[in-house]
Amino acid sequence: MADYFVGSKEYFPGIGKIKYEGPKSDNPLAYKYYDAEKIVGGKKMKDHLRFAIAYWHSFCADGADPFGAATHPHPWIADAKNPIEASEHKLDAAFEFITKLGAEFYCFHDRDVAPEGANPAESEKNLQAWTARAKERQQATGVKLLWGTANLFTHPRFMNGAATNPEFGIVALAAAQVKAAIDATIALGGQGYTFWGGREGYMSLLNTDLKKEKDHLAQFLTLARDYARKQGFKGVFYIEPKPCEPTKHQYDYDSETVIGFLRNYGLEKDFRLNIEANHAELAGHDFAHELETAAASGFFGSVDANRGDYINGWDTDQFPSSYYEAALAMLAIHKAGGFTTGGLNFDAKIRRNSIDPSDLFEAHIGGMDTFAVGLTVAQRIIQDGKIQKFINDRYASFDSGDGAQFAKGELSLEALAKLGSDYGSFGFTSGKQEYLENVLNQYLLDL
Ligand code: XLS
Ligand code: CA
Ligand code: CA
Repeated sequence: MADYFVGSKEYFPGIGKIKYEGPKSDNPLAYKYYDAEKIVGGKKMKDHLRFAIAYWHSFCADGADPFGAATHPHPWIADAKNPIEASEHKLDAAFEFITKLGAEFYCFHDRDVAPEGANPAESEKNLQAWTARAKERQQATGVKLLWGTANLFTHPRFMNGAATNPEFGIVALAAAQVKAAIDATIALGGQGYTFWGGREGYMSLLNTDLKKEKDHLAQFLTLARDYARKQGFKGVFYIEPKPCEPTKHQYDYDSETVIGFLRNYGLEKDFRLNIEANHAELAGHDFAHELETAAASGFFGSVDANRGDYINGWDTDQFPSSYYEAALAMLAIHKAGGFTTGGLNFDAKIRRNSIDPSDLFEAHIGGMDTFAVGLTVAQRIIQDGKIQKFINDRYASFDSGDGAQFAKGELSLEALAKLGSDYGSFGFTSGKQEYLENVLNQYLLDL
């Protein structure tokens, strides 16, 4: 296998394979902490972290925002004669970038990779042509597909939703897209298939039948699940929670909401959660809260690794840079049993004014180093066991005697109340939050 892939043209000339050089290196194009083959907690770093590159941000987003035009004129689009050629060049640029970085996975939406045609059949043909080329690239490089998805939010036809659209015809058009995207995902050996319901929600209850829309969403997901399974898909379906944006209120608000929805509609066996850090913040939660909530009910699946900005409350999709948050996230992921089909997908974009070709590399290098530090710190917390012991001791009264009987469901409310009356007074124990925060900081600084 070549060190890295170059197609008909090298799109990132002057940048070679990114290597691990260690924390003392001042080379901006080297890993300081991410050492792919290093064994941490009995497993290679790369197998713990399973990094994926998001096609849409890295190779499609052009820096445009609601107030200004594009600032990233991608050469792989600029040098193409038509949209099909642009799709081919983009694929070359993507595989060059991914292999230079040494990431193992990528994720895509159907419309990131192949242009929409004049009708669903033509769109499907474009996607199939891209899929055949992508398959060759995967075989040549060993890069794998973490998950695929369909873009059911950009086209004006989805302004009132996709699976939850009040017009049946649009629901059917969405199905044509999802069916083709599932086929592409299966053909590429995708380990997952994601549903992010950006427009599955509402702007006003005055024009919305909320119950009907939720029923339709569940019906749509059921059909997609059944189709994919019939085609032999063995991977996991993910729902990606987000509370709002672009809708005022999204049905997949947060982890707990989605878990309830999946159980309500009998989808709990096939669907897991893809948790995005920025979406957790928008829902008013910590990233780690969303991860632990999913894990507690057995719904942890995959992660969109990014961050928002604490001050402005938008979905800014910035690259992760906080060691502190990454450590808490990796601890939560460890508690969830680690990744199986999922991974850390950088659903993050460089800033509008980050216009050097090296910025895309530096952004990902920083994100990967951040999670390598997070993993290292989480391992230290786990091995040392001090924090877990504190938690265990805190709940020790449920390990034996009456407390254990209660936890096992062996006490009636009368029996419990009797115990309460007999107990009389209790000791008060400190939660010791400040002490525990100090312990965490010690692990963080001891790099
Ligand atoms: C948007 C979402 C989206 C999903 C995939 O906010 O993060 O990019 O990850 O459709
Ligand atoms: Ca996302
Ligand atoms: Ca986002």
